Amino acid sequence: MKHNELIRRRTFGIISHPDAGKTTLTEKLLLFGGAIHIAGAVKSNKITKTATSDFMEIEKQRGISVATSVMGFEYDGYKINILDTPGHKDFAEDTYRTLTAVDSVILVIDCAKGVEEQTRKLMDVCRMRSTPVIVFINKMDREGRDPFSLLDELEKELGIHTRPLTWPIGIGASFQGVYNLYAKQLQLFSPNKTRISHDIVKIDDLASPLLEAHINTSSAVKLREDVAMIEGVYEPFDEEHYRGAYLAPVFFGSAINNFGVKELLDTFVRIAPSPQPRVTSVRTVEPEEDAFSGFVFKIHANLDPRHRDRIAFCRVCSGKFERNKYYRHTRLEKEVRFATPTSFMANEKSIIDEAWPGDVVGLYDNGIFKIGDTLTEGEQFFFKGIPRFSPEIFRQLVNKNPFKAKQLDKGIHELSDEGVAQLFLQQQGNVKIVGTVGEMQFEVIKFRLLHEYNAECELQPMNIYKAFWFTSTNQEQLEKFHSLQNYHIAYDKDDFPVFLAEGTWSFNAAREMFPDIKFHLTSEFKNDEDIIQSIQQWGKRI
Ligand SMILES: Nc1nc2c(ncn2[C@@H]2O[C@H](COP(=O)(O)OP(=O)(O)OP(=O)(O)O)[C@@H](O)[C@H]2O)c(=O)[nH]1
Ligand SMILES: [Mg+2]
Repeated sequence: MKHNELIRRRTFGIISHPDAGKTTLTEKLLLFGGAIHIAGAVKSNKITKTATSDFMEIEKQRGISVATSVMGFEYDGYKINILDTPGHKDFAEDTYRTLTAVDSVILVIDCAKGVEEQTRKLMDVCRMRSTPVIVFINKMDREGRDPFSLLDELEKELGIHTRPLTWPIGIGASFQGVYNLYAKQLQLFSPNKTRISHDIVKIDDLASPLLEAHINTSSAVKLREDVAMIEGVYEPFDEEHYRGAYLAPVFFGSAINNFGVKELLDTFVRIAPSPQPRVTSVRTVEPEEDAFSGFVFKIHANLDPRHRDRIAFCRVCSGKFERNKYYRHTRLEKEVRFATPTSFMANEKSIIDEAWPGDVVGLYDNGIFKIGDTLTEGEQFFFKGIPRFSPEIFRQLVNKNPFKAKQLDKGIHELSDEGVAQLFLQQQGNVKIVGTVGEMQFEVIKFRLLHEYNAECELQPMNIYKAFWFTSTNQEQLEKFHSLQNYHIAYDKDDFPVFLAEGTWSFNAAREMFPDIKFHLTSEFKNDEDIIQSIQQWGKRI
């Protein structure tokens, strides 16, 4: 039972540069699972129903994804969990965190644009973690680039080998379909927005005149040439190379027309890895272990405007999660129990009794969770690899309506728990500094504060270059640094002190003057027990 549940699970993220078609592809994949019946056209003015995975008000208005959404469905005996990520760089932190919770990814490329800025950055993260990648080259119904040159670019720019598993016939106005190089099938293209298409012709021998019966002569000649070239240049596809993150199989299609998506899905379920081991502060946890463990990679308040709940998204890493059972919250060192854990189907939720490794469980959160928190059956450890990065832009949060100060305070604390932004406090919390990696995050914050908390605010620019967490075992230097830099020190949400440097010069000066102080640009150091202890002692003294 346990073994079956494990091997049939596939948990993956869809990633790309903005607008390549992730949400559209997610929706089409859901169609195959029977999870939804009609896909809402994304960003279409005519159809008001928006994509199932873009459910936040702000996403509906803009037609872009600003946060990861999680959706599960059953297909052909497999349990698939999709994590649709936002492409925009301002929300990249959300995407990076999501990548800690998946076992593989599908990378979407726009055939006209090829490799773009975010594609590179996201692939860097995948390479760092050796996450297996499948590439889907999308929008083949539009004029785009030559497929061979696209593959060359992927190899050169992303540092990964590629191997096409389907091959396009024509592109844009002349796009006629794809040839499946392994199943030896021709799939003919017909624009078809909502149903699953069945126009498949089996052609075992490309030399056969049967080909000309379905596509025009010049396309047939070209396809024969292309396929001969592919067989000559590329090694046969090797699944192990894919799972070792060395080789990316490539599919061509058009998500919006639901074309090439089934080939992708059928291959994906067959070759993609089932739930993989995860590294903790103490040891590696294997999914086959009996004892449950999992970690929170995302928190979202007010998912459903009718119920103002806060939901923590927990990835199950080992054992079996059960409703109403006591688990250990290792940061709080406390036993906790969940009476209403939920599964995800975009904005629909249903209560579940159990979940297996690879699954994402929604846990009702009355303020006990932070991103990165670990749950176990008693063992004391933390899952690694979910750091927070120092923000790029800083603004001071100023209340615009004195009667709503409480709401504003609650709102900004909750949003920063979610990781929408980072909050730093000065003067016992009277000065609130919001740090983000991009302008658009401020827009989301303002919008959500107003719509979800009824609080109005202004976000005033500040002269801060970077926020550095700092630690030291030299108490004397710490004390001196604190008194000297009083105005430039704030506290993060966990009460860890940060140095708000105005420029590289002030940072360099501080480093020279206080050689025993370590400055950190990510919060990864917080997993280090020694440092935490030294900070806790220090914290009590100030
Ligand atoms: N012509 C064409 N347009 C497509 C195709 N797939 C998606 N689109 C369009 O591309 C636009 C972006 O699609 P989305 O699915 O929202 O892209 P996304 O990658 O989720 O975008 P972000 O989440 O904001 O990064 C929409 O207008 C889609 O209708 C396709 O196969 N062909
Ligand atoms: Mg999207």
